[in-house]
Formats: sequence, structure tokens, C-alpha cells
Amino acid sequence: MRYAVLVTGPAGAGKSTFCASIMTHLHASRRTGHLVNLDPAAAPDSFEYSPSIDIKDLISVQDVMNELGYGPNGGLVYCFEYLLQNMDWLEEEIGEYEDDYLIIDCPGQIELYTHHPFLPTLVKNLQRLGMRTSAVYLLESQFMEDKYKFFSGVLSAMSAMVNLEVPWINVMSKMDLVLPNPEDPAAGGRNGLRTRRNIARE
Ligand SMILES: Nc1nc2c(ncn2[C@@H]2O[C@H](COP(=O)(O)OP(=O)(O)OP(=O)(O)O)[C@@H](O)[C@H]2O)c(=O)[nH]1
Ligand SMILES: [Mg+2]
Repeated sequence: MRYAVLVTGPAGAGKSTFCASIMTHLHASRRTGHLVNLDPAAAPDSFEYSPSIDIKDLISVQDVMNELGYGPNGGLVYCFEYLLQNMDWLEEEIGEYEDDYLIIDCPGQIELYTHHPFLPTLVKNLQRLGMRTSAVYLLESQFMEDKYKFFSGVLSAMSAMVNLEVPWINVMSKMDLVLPNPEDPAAGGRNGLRTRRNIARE
């Protein structure tokens, strides 16, 4: 049986960092995992683990921009269309990995998850190849800063869930950046400081 995890989420949410951490975890627990880079614009030195399968071996945004004069987003769309027209390439690459775990690092353009048909088509192709596919959606903790931001972040996650239709885990990333809110009694702030005396009164 083969498994694939699509690591998705908005730009800079921490997808590549998450992929590297999962790879470290798999290695530490003596399991085989392979990194797949699905971002045709990824910088070559941006990976802690070198990808076993890299879309840039098929096509890169830089080549599309140079040769066809597209911008970065048009270039990305072109690359995904090209990938879907050349699924035999991916099939061949994946064919080498039996009984393995593929960690798929996706690009950060949110429209890929919410309304383009590319990723759902890719998922259907992976399932056709016998891959059990699931997804992780990363949302930065900074989305908790205010309720409007949080709502938009959560809705984008839901839109992606509905679009991809695979088992799904939403992860709030960069939690180390969250500071306690002094107004929040639960955080032990000035207004609700849980001192021994206050606890005794409760
Ligand atoms: N503080 C903190 N920074 C993080 C964490 N995870 C990732 N970062 C930083 O966030 C930045 C973006 O991380 P990446 O892993 O490149 O994010 P990405 O989602 O792959 O970005 P794109 O591929 O460009 O969409 C980097 O500077 C990381 O070091 C985290 O848990 N905490
Ligand atoms: Mg990345």
C-alpha cells in the first residue's frame, strides 16, 4: 500500500518546514518517507531533505516565464496544466516507490486549493495509481490575531477541504509566535491574574 500526504496552505504558512519535520520524524522512527516537491517555483536550496520527486525535473516556473513570457502566477498555472497533461511522468516517478509514504510539498498560491481544478484532478490521479491520499492544511497562528482574519483563514481552509475531498487535518502553525493576551483571564493577565489568593476566593 502506498500513502501520500499533501501539505497545503497559504504562502509562507510553514509547509516546507512541516515537510522537513515529518521527514525527520519518519527517519527517527525508522520509517521510509520520500519528499515530493510540487512547487515549480521552489528555490533549489530551500529543502532540508532533497526531494525524491521534483516537478522541476519536468517543468519550472522560471523556464515558463523566460520562454513564454508569463508572470509568476500564470507560469504556475501553466506548470500545473502541463503536469496534468503529463501524468505518465509522475506515474513513472511514483512507480519506483512501493509501500512508501510520500510527503508532497505544495505551492503557496491559495487559489490552487480553493477554485482551480488542478489539485482535485491530481488527487484523483494519485488515487487511480493506488495511493491513499490525505491532506494537511497549515494556517499561521497570526490568523488568530483578530476575528476577521481568523474567519477568512478558516473559510479558506474549509473551501480547500470541500474542493479536495480527502481525509484532512487542519494545523495551526507557528504557535511559538503567539503571546499571551493580558486581557484574557485564562492567560493569567492583569485583570484575571490567578494568584493563590484569587484561587482561594474562587
Ligand atoms: N516562528 C516560526 N517560524 C516558522 C515555523 N515554521 C516555519 N517558520 C518560518 O516561516 C517561514 C516560511 O516557512 P516555509 O516552510 O518556507 O513556508 P512555506 O509554506 O513552505 O512557504 P511557501 O512555499 O513559500 O508558500 C520560514 O522563514 C520558516 O523558518 C514555526 O513553527 N515557527
Ligand atoms: Mg515551501
